[in-house]
Formats: sequence, C-alpha cells, structure tokens
Amino acid sequence: MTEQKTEFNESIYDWQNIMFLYNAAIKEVRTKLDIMNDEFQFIYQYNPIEYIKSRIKTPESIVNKLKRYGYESTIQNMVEYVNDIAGIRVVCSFTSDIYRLAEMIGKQKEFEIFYIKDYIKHPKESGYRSYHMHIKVPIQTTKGVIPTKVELQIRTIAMDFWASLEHKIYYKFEGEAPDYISQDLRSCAAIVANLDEKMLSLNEAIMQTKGRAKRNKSEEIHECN
Ligand code: 0O2
Repeated sequence: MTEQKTEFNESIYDWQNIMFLYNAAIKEVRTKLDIMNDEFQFIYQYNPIEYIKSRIKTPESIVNKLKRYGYESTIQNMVEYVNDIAGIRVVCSFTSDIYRLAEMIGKQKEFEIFYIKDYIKHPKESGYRSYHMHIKVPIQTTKGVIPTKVELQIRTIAMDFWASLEHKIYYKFEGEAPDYISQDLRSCAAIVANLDEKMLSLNEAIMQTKGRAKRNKSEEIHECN
C-alpha cells in the first residue's frame, strides 16, 4: 500500500501531527484570552473583547507564503518560516483596549513573545491597521513540551470591518487593483481611524461623567450621615 501524501509530499501522519499542535495552541490561547477578559471585567468593569475568531491557514496559503519567501514546501520550512499557521483575531471595543490587552498577554509567563508589529501606530501602505503579536505557546505532549507558534491580530471592530472588506475587494483583483480603488480604500481606512478616535473620546467622556456622578452620590451619602 502506498503511503498517503499531502501538498507537502510528506506523510499524512507528520502533517496531522503538526496540525494537532497548532489546533492545541489555538485552544490554549483562546482559554487564556477568556480568563484575561474576565480579569479585565473585574478591573475596568467592562469586557474589552467583542469577539474572537481563529483559523488554521490553508495548505494552499502556506505553500504560497513559502514560495513568496523562496522556500521549498516542506513541513520543516513551514514550521520554521511561517508564523501565522495558527491565527487568532481578537476584536476589541476601543483602541486603548488593544494596548491594555497586549500588555496582559505580555505578562503571561507561559507565552514567549518573539515578534510584535504595531500597524496601528504605523499603518501599512494599504491603510491596514491592527496590532500583531507572534507568540510561542508550550504544548504538552507525551513526547515532551513543544513550543508552538501563534499569530495574534488584535484590532477594533472598525479596523476589523475595514480589513475584512478590503481583503474581499482586493482579493478579487489578485493584488492588481486599479490605483483609484487602492486610494479609495486608503481614504476609507482614514475614516475608520477617525471613527475609532471619536468613539474612544466619547467613551472616555462618558466614563468621566459616570465617575463624577458616583463621587457626588457618595459625598451626598457622607453628608447625610
Ligand atoms: P491571511 O489570509 O489572513 O492568512 P511578513 O511576515 O512581513 O514577511 P506577512 O506574514 O504577510 O509577511 O506579514 P503581515 O504583512 O504582517 O501580514 C500578516 C497578516 O496580516 C496577513 O496574513 C493578513 O491577515 C493581515 N494583513 C496584512 N496586511 C493586510 C492588508 O493590507 N489588508 C488586510 N485585509 N489584511 C492584511 P496573510 O497571510 O496575508 O493572509
């Protein structure tokens, strides 16, 4: 019987073994994020995470990335050079939540952060904004602990809205979009960034008003006593 092969021309067993690690890493990180969300709720009295999405990169997309980097499609190369096979997207309410959450992630002893890219402070040419962290998560197996890479993309709802639609629109042009489309997409990114700023300052104003009202109430109670 001939052994089943994958796109990588390697044994299906090796492929499944690697995919098991990436799936386990996603589960580990998602659990930690849930706990962080609860802790955040405890400290700041609201949940910063609107929703979380995760995915395993398709073999086709992995092959394309390896080709782009100039590497042969082997499992070893994919593990070494492709950092976003396991991807988690964390969508927050406000830009400030992104940095607070990133700080909390940075404090997790189990996670080794080996790369950070702040596309919020430094947006991409396309207009793309998001906070990227590449981390290694220890996965306990019968053969020992295997550090497994996960890419975290942390962004606001507005950033996610833009990125999802831009991905769809740009995808249709296979990277060859006419200039006016790219320019319009960049203008939309600027509108989205402005919206994020406005929502953040509105939220801060509301929090301050609420804080003031709370202080006044407790002073009133104090005077009555
Ligand atoms: P998919 O479909 O999400 O998997 P590099 O590591 O710098 O050599 P890489 O990995 O492309 O190259 O890094 P980069 O530029 O930080 O992009 C990582 C991911 O961020 C992308 O993965 C996208 O998910 C997202 N991203 C980056 N730039 C853009 C952009 O201009 N528009 C949108 N919508 N998303 C972007 P993939 O593998 O490209 O795609």
